[in-house]
Amino acid sequence: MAFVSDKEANEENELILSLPKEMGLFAAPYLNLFQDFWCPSLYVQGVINFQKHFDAKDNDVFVASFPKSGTTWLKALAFVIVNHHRFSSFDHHPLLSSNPHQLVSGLEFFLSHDLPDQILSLSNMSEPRVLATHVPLPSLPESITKSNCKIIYICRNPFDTFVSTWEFFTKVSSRALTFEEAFEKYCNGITVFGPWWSHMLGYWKESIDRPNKVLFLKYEDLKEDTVFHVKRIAEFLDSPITREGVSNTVIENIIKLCRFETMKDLEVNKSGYINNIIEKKHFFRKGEIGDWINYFSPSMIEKLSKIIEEKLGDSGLSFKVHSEIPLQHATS
Ligand code: PPS
Repeated sequence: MAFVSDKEANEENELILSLPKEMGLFAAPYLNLFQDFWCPSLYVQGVINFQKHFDAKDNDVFVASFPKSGTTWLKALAFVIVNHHRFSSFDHHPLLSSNPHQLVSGLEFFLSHDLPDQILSLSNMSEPRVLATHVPLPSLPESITKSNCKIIYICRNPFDTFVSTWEFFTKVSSRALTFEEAFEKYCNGITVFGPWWSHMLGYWKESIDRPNKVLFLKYEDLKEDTVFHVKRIAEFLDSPITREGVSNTVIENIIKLCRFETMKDLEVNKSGYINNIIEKKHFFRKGEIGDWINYFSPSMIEKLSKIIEEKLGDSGLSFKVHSEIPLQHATS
């Protein structure tokens, strides 16, 4: 089946070549400014394919996130909750033998190659499907925004997000910029799927306007009261595990299976690669709130605090950063 005519493919190529290009935090991948966000060059075609060829189903569940904000954790939780009727044994659960990124695909990557086969495999997936994306809300395919599918979004305080991003990319690619240079880029919004502020605000506003469509989570909240927020996720998804008669043990078992220490220690997450590119172990570093304090100079703290204040303004979105230093627009 021909998904894309030669003419359409040429037009897409020309469009991609014409996009503004910047070196991201690291030499690879480069970033292209596409539809007002900084898209890794390798994924621009995937985003276009996602927008043009993906058909959301009403019972789909999307994990949406800003990178390095808790995607891996939320993928695991969403997969376990949604599939509880299929995999109710926690001793033989697929998460014990597969990394969350193998169970829940990020569509901008998944659809960046072998399009007809990938579309077919998506349509053959058992339902409800749990899928993922880092694409900002305004650039999601229309079928996601228009259908009844649900989106669970996670983000994290911008301090820890930057440190996590820095540590990740220094492990998976060559270190092209210094910490300070990378920080400047981050402050200017030039980071994978950035700017981070518009990414967060897009989903934040949608979660207020359409609370049945988008559930907005923060890494810090999920970490501090996991039971409460996992129940929120299950209720949002209308999962039977929240109904009367189902014991709290199920929720506790889900949390235990998905917690950082469990996942990091699993053999399946200690070796091997995701998509033949990224070593699985790099998705699990410290899993803490407040590690940024070990990296930031006072002037960096001041600069990022001001940007948070300026960009998030009176949106109502604020973050806990677990620091003794009083930060504008952040609660410690
Ligand atoms: S990615 O590449 O965008 O999918 O990365 P992402 O998963 O969003 O973010 C990676 C950070 O999340 C931590 N992590 C977890 N925290 C709590 N619980 C679980 N299960 C978990 N799994 C991964 C991971 O360690 C990264 O944070 P840092 O601060 O770098 O440790």
